[in-house]
Amino acid sequence: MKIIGVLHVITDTTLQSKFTHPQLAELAIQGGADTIQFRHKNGTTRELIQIAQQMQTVCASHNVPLIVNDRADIALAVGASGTHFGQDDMPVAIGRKILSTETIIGASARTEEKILEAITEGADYIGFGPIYQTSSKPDAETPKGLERLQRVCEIAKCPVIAIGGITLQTAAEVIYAGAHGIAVISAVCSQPDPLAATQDLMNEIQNAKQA
Ligand code: TZP
Ligand code: MG
Repeated sequence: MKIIGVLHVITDTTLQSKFTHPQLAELAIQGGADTIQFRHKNGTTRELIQIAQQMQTVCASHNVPLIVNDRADIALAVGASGTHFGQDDMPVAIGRKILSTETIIGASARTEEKILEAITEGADYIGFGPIYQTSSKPDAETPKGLERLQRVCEIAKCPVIAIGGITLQTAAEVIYAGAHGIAVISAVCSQPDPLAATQDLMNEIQNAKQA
């Protein structure tokens, strides 16, 4: 069964250089992250496969799904649990053809039309953002805010994972707006203690879901 996690920690080695991708995956999992996303915008395919393989070893040993951003081929190559496609990546319908039915496919979509299209094509969850201002993605659009998030959560008949500038201070309001979960980079990777930061975020999410 495909279970979509509520705290997706996206590992990053451009905002910080203290930890590697697999180290961040390990720390985030120790802190309770229930999904790890490998996102690395440069490097050769061979380099990406090598890192993704290490990430998959870490994730599989803890039974936590690994999602590879952008690249279905790399997800397939290392036996990852899923991939995440943006609007410039492989269309969800094609990803669905080449990946097994058990593979999680996430899709970033901005408009109502694109959201419904991604779901029809077989996306298992929708990534929506940036909710707030973020400096982690240079080409991020202007922040969409909580009201738009709420509308998207109403129309998407699948889990919505909110992303972009989400912090410990804002995680709860994002969940209250209807998001199934959140995806973060800096709120974990740029913190002095990524394990503790993950723990705090997970507590915040769980408390918000119970409220
Ligand atoms: N997609 C939309 S915003 C974003 C991505 C990858 C960056 C998220 O990073 P942060 O540090 O959690 O704002
Ligand atoms: Mg992408």
